[in-house]
Amino acid sequence: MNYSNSQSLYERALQIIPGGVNSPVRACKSVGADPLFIDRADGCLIYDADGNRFIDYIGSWGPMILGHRHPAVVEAIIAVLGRGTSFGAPTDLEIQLAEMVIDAVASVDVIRMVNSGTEATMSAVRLARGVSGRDLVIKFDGCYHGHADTLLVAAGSGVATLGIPGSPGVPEDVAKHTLSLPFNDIEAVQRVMDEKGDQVACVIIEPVAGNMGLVPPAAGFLESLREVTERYGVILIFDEVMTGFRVAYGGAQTLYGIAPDLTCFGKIIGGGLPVGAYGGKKEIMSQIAPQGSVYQAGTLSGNPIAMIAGIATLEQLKKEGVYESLAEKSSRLAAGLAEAARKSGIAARVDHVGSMLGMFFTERDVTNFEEAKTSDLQRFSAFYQGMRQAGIYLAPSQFEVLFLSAAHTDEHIDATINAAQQVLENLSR
Ligand code: KE4
Repeated sequence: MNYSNSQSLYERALQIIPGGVNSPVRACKSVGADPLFIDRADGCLIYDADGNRFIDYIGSWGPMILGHRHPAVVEAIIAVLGRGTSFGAPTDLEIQLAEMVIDAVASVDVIRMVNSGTEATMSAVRLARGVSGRDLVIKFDGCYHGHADTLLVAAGSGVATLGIPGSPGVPEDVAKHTLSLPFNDIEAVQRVMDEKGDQVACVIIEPVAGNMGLVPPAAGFLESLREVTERYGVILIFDEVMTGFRVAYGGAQTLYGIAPDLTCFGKIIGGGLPVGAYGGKKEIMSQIAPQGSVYQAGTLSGNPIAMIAGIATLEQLKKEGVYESLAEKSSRLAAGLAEAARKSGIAARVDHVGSMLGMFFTERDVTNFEEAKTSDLQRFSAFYQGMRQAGIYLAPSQFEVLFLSAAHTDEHIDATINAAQQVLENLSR
């Protein structure tokens, strides 16, 4: 494949944008590749600046569950453009999107729109601290909740030691209020709660982890987490920025039958436009300004173009059979990838929850971040590069997932499986 246009664009970008990209993972550093600059996309296909065509499994990191440029979404955006692009004032559209999310997610009575997943989780944590008067936040290793200081915290040396800054610029004084525990380890949560439960404002978790590769919750883990947080009066926050409207119309909480106190949304509810949201029980959400005293604000929150893109997307997702079809296609793809690895004699673990798929090159189960890190990262990089060469656009990191869309057809899935077979056979030689 010829990448010369991407290369020259990348050289220009590197002069004036840090790392040549506006979000680190796009730089493809962890897989030893350079980024493709994208020209356009349609359905499940994406085309780079050199006209190369790829079957897209990034889908803008989750939002494009209908596929790119779904006609209903494009038409809705064009229609609203006739009203203007931004008012900094409420419109009917933000009420409509709020009503749709509340209707879909039983644990959410009241919701606030923001502009990114980071804003959603940052605000939800501030709200939990504000209403509880407590400072401690518990998160889980390998779960990513955006780049707010409080959540850019790595696990301390011991399981229950206070967090250490996950990035330069995060003060120790901030990191020390966050504890990061192993995902799926309810005993670790229990120990911390027994010791410090009365200091914990909230526990925040990706109910299905998608930022360490795909790691589903162990049987009973979420139920136990709900029980122990309830027991200590700790607010349970589900970060459903990725899983919301992805793994089910009502998100992971509907799939697993758990009612968190607060939920964070993003990605799909914006239909590809910048939207985040956080919501939950009325008695908690009523503490947010201007109704309450916990402050949070945003110039473009509830932007009408972003709202209509989300509304149009959720209207399509509400239709009969959408999630069944996504799950069926995902299970076919997962089985095909697993079979391709088996035929090539390469150890791999392939799994999916709805249309979120994960593939680790390892023969062991992966139930947490430590185990995910033991998978063969070099092999993943080679697989990524081979698949990109074959016209398959995967996330450039072992610690991301594949997203399948309603626009992927059987032939796209077959082409992907065939490409994987070829690439893995070459790798096994
Ligand atoms: P944003 O601020 O990027 O909109 O959302 C942050 C966020 C919060 N919570 C979860 C569970 C998330 O997955 C994310 C962002 N996801 C990454 C990909 N795994 C976005 C890609 C990127 O950082 O460029």
